[in-house]
Amino acid sequence: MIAQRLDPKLERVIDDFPILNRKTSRGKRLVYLDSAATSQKPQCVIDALTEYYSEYNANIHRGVYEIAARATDAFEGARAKVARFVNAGEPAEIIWTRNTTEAINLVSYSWGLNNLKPGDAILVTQLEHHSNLVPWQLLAEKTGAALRFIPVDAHGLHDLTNLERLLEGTKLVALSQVSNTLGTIAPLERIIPAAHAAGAIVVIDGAQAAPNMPVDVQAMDVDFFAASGHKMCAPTGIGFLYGKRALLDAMPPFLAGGDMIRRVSYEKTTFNELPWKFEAGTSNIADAIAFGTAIDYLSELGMDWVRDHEHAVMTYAFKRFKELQERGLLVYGPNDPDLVADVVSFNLGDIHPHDLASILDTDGICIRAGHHCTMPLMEKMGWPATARASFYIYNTEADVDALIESLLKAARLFKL
Ligand code: 7TS
Repeated sequence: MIAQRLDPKLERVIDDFPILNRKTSRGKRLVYLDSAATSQKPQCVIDALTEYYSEYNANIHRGVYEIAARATDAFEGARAKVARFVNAGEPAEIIWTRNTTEAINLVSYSWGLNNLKPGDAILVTQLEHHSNLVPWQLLAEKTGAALRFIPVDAHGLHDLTNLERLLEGTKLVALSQVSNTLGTIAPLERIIPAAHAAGAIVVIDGAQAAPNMPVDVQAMDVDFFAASGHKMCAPTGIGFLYGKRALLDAMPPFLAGGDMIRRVSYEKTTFNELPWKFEAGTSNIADAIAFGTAIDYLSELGMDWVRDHEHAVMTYAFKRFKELQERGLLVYGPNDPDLVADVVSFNLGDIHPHDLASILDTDGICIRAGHHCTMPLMEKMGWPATARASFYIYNTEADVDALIESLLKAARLFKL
């Protein structure tokens, strides 16, 4: 099979990622197919970190001197970039968090504890990452609200047959826009209006969507949207929560301390305005600034290009996977590049996914194996574990070819 000739834009993208241009300890080309766990970082993001620490490291929102002002401008500038990237109404609707998990917990604690009571319901789906399930389980326990599930079928597609009934009494709907295990893209255009019509707010776990496709929170009319920088070319330790101003204004702070206050006396505190009301203590300044650089990088590529590129690579992967069917390759999920984003889960015969991942590793290929933080889904489907490949802006058809060759090698090794 002849791999695609790289278009010059894709060649430039690969060049931008230093880690992709080095060899593994076995002298292999690194074929990184685990971007759903965390993406690689382009040189410009790495440089943004070095520049901050070597040129203008200072705390924000307090120093009057030049480098403190520069740090504050860069930090707030990055927030404005994220706001534009997801088309928030204003930068104040973007709250910095450590990651998606923290953003979801912020909503659960600050909105959930103050708005839910016994008799209410929280609606999630059977596809959720533990980060978008466990916080709601805890919230249900604390408030006496019921936890309900939108079922998924054997292909990992949402079954909306009983959506209206599930929404009766529901005050909060939380779901991932893209599943990190099966890649399924949720039918938000159907779920969000129905949820609003039933009087529920909608929280989108965008951890797998924001890196891979254009996101417009206003067009989707979501109430909250959470994502992690580390999956979209930014460093670890920085993520964000988008929330509609009216909701955020009405919510009490999540964490308390410095920076989130307006005035403090020994007896009483009044809180800062949005977004700082939710950002207690010294923020992750460097990583937020570098997140801004990552947003510039992705915006320059164009999120339509990102989606189209990944669609093409996934189309090629699904085609090549068919060649391995007779060796016992089982591909899970919708199996259709129009219905999934960047992720595909599979098993090869009775090879344990961890063994498979270790064999692939000897060829320089990085995939993930396990339950992918979706244990209830694995149990429902009856899969003890799966192998998972996830593709991003720097992956090519040659990477798919390398994956297929290595899977064939594993099949021969295990006499499949
Ligand atoms: N939601 C989804 C859909 C995810 O894919 C992840 C991380 C999270 C939430 C949590 O993100 P965090 O940044 O707060 O940890 N998913 C994965 C994964 O699939 N492999 O490693 C992390």
